[in-house]
Amino acid sequence: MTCTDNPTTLVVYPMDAGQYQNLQVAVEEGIAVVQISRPEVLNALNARLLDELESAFQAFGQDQSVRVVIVTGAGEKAFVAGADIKELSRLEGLAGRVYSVRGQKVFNTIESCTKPVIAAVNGYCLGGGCELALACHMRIASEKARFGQPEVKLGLIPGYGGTQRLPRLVGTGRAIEILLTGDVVEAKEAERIGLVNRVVPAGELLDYCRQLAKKIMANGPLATGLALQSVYSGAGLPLEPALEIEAGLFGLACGTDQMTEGTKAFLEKRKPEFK
Ligand code: CO8
Repeated sequence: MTCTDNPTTLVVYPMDAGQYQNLQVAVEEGIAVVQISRPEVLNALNARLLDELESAFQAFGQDQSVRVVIVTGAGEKAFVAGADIKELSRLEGLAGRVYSVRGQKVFNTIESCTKPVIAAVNGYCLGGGCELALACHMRIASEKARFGQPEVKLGLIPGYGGTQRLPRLVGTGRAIEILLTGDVVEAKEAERIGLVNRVVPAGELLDYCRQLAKKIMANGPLATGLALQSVYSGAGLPLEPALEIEAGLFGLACGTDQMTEGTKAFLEKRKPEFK
């Protein structure tokens, strides 16, 4: 399958060649839904699955027909219950570091996707699964979702960004409590502390995420990409250089046809038609 409205950028999704074993991807009306699918192990992340996620997100970056990505887990029970503990148990010494760096690179690819990425968290979201959700730009949870970083119970720490992204999202004190106790955080509590954007009834999760995606898609696609870029480029920097980044990206937005159309449509009291 090619999934593009631009014949000059031909994007071939490897899953269409039957190469994906652990992901199901459907692109419909500009929304790519990525379902992580190893339900027999609660969608635990193994090395192959990480390769497949990286490949899919690289393809989304190039595919002009994809405007928003939704990531979810197969089955009723789990989003992702962590890294595959069977695979982890075989790691020794430096191999652990290599695995950690590899996973971090994949999650960075997700975080730096120019298309908004929504995690639709449908169940257990633990360890590497929670880190995957943290690397997405927004998190919507079903009321059945349960979060946690239980690595310490295995004598480990998070290795896919959890010790860094969790405190940035919920604050250092709350993150340390989650990281050191390994306790499960119920969906409502996750919403209260800002770990998720919203909790919705289980049966409405994907519909809600699609509606959210459509709301974003009605806006200028370059602008939404630049806003993401500005937030993530500035995060962690002192205010002054971060504001410089914002000004530079604002300048870029001003030079676009989409800005011309957006402002013109407002003045003409009509809906903008972004190309
Ligand atoms: N890895 C491998 N298999 C898993 C995992 C996992 N993370 N989680 C569940 N499974 C398997 C179970 O072994 C079981 O398999 P089987 O049927 O063959 O026995 C099957 O999935 C179903 O699980 P349960 O029977 O345990 O289901 P329950 O409903 O009783 O419990 C839980 C659900 C509470 C989610 C439970 O399965 C559990 O605690 N899972 C492990 C959660 C966990 O500790 N996650 C963190 C893993 S470590 C991690 O993510 C580190 C990331 C950073 C790595 C850095 C690079 C090296």
